[in-house]
Amino acid sequence: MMDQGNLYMFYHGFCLPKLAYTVASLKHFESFQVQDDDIFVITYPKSGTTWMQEILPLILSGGDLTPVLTLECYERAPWLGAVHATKVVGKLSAPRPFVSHMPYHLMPSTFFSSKAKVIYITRNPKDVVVSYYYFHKMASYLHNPGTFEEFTDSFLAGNVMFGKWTDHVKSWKNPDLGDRILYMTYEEMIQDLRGAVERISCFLDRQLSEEALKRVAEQCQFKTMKQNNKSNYSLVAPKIMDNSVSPFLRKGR
Ligand code: PPS
Repeated sequence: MMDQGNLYMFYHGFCLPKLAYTVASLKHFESFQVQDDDIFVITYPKSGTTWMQEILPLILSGGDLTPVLTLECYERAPWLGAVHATKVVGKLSAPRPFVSHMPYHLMPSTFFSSKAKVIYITRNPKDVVVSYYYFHKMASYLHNPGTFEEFTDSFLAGNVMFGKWTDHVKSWKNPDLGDRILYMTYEEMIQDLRGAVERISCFLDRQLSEEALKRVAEQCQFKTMKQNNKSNYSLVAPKIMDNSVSPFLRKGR
């Protein structure tokens, strides 16, 4: 990995971008008081996190589109552990939605004794590595990925943010969580988005009318999200994320 001293910090062996994580934000994460009604979306990077930052707030609002039209995706469902979360967490109302790429064993200690629910999304790693590669090209706070072959070697070796895909997926296949965790795939969301929204709603004990389910699914389609400047990262300065190099919402398939 190139330039890692400048761009990354290390946390329990994982490299994290310094732009988003600091020692203080990770301390905040470790001592975070998880509530029983908190909801965590856990993903390996590039597996559908932003998509869930659209879906989850809309389920919690009962299909009212206001949250996704007025708040940035990371304000609706912040990245617990990142600097930004320390600023917005106090503004969230229960049930609080969070996203995280952390492996199971690094979750805050209060998570394990809580009843907080988890939605774990996996995506075919062949698509993850492609998405990750283009993300490295457009995000100036990540190292230059080199050629696709070089980046694939780093990905397979786990020399990327949040380590090896296989370790992440295995860490969350954890029987201790019982019915607190719902496993979903990016691919099933692509195949039947309305059905996926309904499944998540049922898991969270939220009843959405047929009309609300359709509205949420419509709003969370790739082409709709691509137009939503609160979700497509187009408001981030190009010197940090350059959507002209590769759009954050790139292909979505
Ligand atoms: S990150 O950086 O970890 O938060 O990235 P993440 O949001 O997990 O993953 C980004 C990829 O998810 C795609 N995406 C979608 N696909 C289909 N439908 C919808 N609505 C959607 N929203 C986000 C996004 O386009 C990235 O995948 P690629 O393959 O690069 O297009």
